[in-house]
Amino acid sequence: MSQTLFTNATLACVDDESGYGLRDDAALLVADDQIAWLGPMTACPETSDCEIIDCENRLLTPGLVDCHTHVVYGGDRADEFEQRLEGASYADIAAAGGGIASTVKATRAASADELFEQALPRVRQLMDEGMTTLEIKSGYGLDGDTEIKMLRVASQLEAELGLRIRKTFLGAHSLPTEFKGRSDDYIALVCDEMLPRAHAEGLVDAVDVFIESVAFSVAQGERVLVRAQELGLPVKAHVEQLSAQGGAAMAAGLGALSVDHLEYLNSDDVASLVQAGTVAVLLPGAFYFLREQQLPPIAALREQRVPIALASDANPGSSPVHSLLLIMNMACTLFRLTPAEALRGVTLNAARALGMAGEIGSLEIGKQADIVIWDVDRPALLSYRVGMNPCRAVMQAGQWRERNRLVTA
Ligand code: DI6
Ligand code: FE
Repeated sequence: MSQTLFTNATLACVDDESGYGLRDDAALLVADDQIAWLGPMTACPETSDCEIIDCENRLLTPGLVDCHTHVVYGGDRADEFEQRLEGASYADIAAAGGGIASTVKATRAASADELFEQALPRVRQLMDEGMTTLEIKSGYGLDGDTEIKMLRVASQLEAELGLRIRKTFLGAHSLPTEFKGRSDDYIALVCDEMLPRAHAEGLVDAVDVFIESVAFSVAQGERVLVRAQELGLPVKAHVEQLSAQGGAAMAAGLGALSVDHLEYLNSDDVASLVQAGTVAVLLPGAFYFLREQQLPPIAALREQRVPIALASDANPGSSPVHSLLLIMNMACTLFRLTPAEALRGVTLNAARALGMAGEIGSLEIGKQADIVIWDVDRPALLSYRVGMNPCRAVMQAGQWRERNRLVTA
């Protein structure tokens, strides 16, 4: 058995009651891949044959969880960024065949190796800030082969980076141009062929849909999610991002793990999330990048104690953001979340959004030893600073990461 004892640590354990779950003058023992003990320094267990890390009062948090990303795709959309700055809207660009369609073209044209090479720096950037669990969606293939190619690249990233990755099938992300005017036919293809095939290859942990005027209707989204559930897969949905369609209530009604975006979520629909225990995933990067004005109904979510998660939504069109620390800051500045809510949003509640809160997302005995040592002494600093990365070292499932900047005492 390999053991590591962290001493003289400030632990932000993260819990639902106090938020940070802060413990000063604490110690934490890792045995193999799990947290075996944590408590005050004065009760520190006697250990032999154990690596000891003196944290010198630094902050330890759970590894960060990015529960909503699209990091596997071909090319970039910097040209559209320029067009938007010259006056075109996101919807104008999509209607003119740009937007998601241009990324689909580039993703179809790229080999799996090319997609892997392009995704690598995006994922490494997230990892450099203490991210230990990453959700990756398909959805830039929009045909059976390319969706599978994307999901295989996600598996390859997991194998090569020693990262925990969850793969989400998002075949119903956008209507491929070859199905123009035949969206029901495309949804039938997703349900009857694309999804079952990706699932049969063991490439699907969950299923997502984009319900929006520029994408699919509530009824179409429901067909895909119901099909996913027939296959025994958990579901989630992109909803109420650009307009109120009612997708959140539908998805929550099916017991979705999460509903994501939610700027246009009706306060009246919050009750449906409560009933289902569905997590509200907020994506301040897309809100920022699209210069959205409509705020998600934070007060209602808070009041009704809906778990709020945060994610990067890393994608080429609406959130080319590869920093969970920046997302935490944006959640505070743009959405007025507290730094404690922001930390919970990228740890425990993000784990919930992936159905993984039993294994990761907090510092608790029995959970996976995904631990970040930060060069700060208190957790508000993580949300407060912009453009600083105080991540000093990362342990994933009890193993030190090679790429970290650990200095063992
Ligand atoms: N909502 C988004 O913001 C992204 N996808 C989605 O469903 C946008 C994806 C893109 O523009 O490439
Ligand atoms: Fe998204």
